[in-house]
Amino acid sequence: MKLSVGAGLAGVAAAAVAVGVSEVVAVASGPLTAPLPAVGGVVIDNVPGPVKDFGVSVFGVHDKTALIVGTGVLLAIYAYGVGVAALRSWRLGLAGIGLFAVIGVAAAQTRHDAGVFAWLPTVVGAALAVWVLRLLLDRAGEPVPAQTPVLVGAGGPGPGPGAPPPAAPVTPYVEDRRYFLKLLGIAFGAAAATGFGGRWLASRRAVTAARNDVVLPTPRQTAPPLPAGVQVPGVTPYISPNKDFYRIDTALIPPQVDPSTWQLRIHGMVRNPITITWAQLLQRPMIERYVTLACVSNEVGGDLIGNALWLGTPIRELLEEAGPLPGADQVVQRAVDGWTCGSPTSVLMDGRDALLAVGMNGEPLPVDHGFPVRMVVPGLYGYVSACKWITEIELSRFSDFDAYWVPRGWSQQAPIKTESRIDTPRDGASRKPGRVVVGGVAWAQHRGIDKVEVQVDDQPWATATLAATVSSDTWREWSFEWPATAGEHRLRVRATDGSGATQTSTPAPPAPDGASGWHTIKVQVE
Ligand SMILES: Nc1nc2c(c(=O)[nH]1)N[C@H]1C(S)=C(S)[C@@H](COP(=O)(O)O)O[C@H]1N2
Ligand SMILES: [Mo]
Repeated sequence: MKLSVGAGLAGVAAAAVAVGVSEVVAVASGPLTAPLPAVGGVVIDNVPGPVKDFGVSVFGVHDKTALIVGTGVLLAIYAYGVGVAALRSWRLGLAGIGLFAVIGVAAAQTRHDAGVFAWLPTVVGAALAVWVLRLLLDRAGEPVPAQTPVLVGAGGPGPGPGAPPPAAPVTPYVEDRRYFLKLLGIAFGAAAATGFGGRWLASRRAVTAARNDVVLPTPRQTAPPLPAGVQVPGVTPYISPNKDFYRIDTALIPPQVDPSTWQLRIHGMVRNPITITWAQLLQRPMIERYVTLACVSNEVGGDLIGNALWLGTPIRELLEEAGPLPGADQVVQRAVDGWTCGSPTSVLMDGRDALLAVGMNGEPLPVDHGFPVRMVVPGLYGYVSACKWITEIELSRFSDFDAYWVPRGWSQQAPIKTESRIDTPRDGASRKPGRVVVGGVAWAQHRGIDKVEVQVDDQPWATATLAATVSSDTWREWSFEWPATAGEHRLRVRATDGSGATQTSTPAPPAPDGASGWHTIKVQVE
């Protein structure tokens, strides 16, 4: 192995140990204060909107994993350079680690869980990195220039006349590639063990235990029973199980909110500011409703949409108690991590089942989906209504406040567009000639779906069969029997909502207020 390669690997190993150990320290100081999640979080909050949209469109719900892996790869490249530089000059190496520490500490300070010890994970990690790098460099194969040679046999103040000539400097370690590789392996092993161990400890310390202890209140009104036939075989499940429910948010690690200290403050342009605790919230009348949640980033044909049974208290009743002042046309919702969204006050008060939700499909909200409390509003995209980990509601004006996504290029107001999707067959699938069942979902929350039509090639539009549904607030499944003939065919779908409006054919990208256009697939019949 070339010496510089060894030094580079030593740098990467030192960085890995720093990152790993910092995860353990961060169990105590807050999981977001470890350097990798901290820097990743700063990146999320500061990348220009289009770059983030690109991330979501390419990686979808895996955008955060992609970001962490990306940050890790960048750090590895940097650390490799620091290792090589340290070989030339130890000071340069120290400076490299110092820069890492400065960036890590600065990023950690900006995280919502940053306490007085937010700097600790990075500093401990960086100190260990110095030690590991030194240790490995010393054994990378050749003496390190900055190292003082040990003079063997040089006794006394200096060679006197007739004294034996000074022995050649020897280095304390001879090249031993195997020994070096072994140390390298130990360093990477320790990094992995501490990194995963730290995350594991953090998750055990997390609110999982508090969540397991939650006993959901019995609703004043249960949801209407699911009629038979809401589900078309081969189509996405009508109710999305929690574990499969799409997740979109800006939180690298979901905020851990302890219900015992949770409070919701309703303030701003109101006559009567209110603060309620978790216990008080659970005392309020609760209702259960099926509502389909959709992300504005969902492309035509995409799967950033899901339907669940939510348990919560109508937000309208709380708002009425607070008494919005005239002109307060925006209800700003703020999460513990500072994320905000804004919904029109008129929409939250118009009688629809807009909920301050505590339950999802019969369980307390999963941590990823906003435990302990979130908003769910039928008919508005998530980024303007579905605040997870909510702790604050501020009555304001649209002209006075722009929520999180607005300066990033998204609209202040975004009602869900009428859309439809073909789930079966999949795009590019092949089928035998004969009767082929085509099926999918269509949605126009709070307006409802009145008609779905399918078009094969350039034939006239044919009306599909609508499955049963519980309310206008959920998606609706549909099916269509297609007499398929040999050849390649194009299938398209369009829906008409409860107001009589047919989904537009005009294609639009997700930004600034939701994608539109007809979902179109190709099917091979042979
Ligand atoms: N605190 C917080 N709440 C949030 C978000 C967020 O980034 N932070 N993202 C919103 C967006 S864009 C969507 S689409 C929905 C998604 O909710 P889900 O992850 O439960 O599906 O949550 C909304 N609530
Ligand atoms: Mo979203």
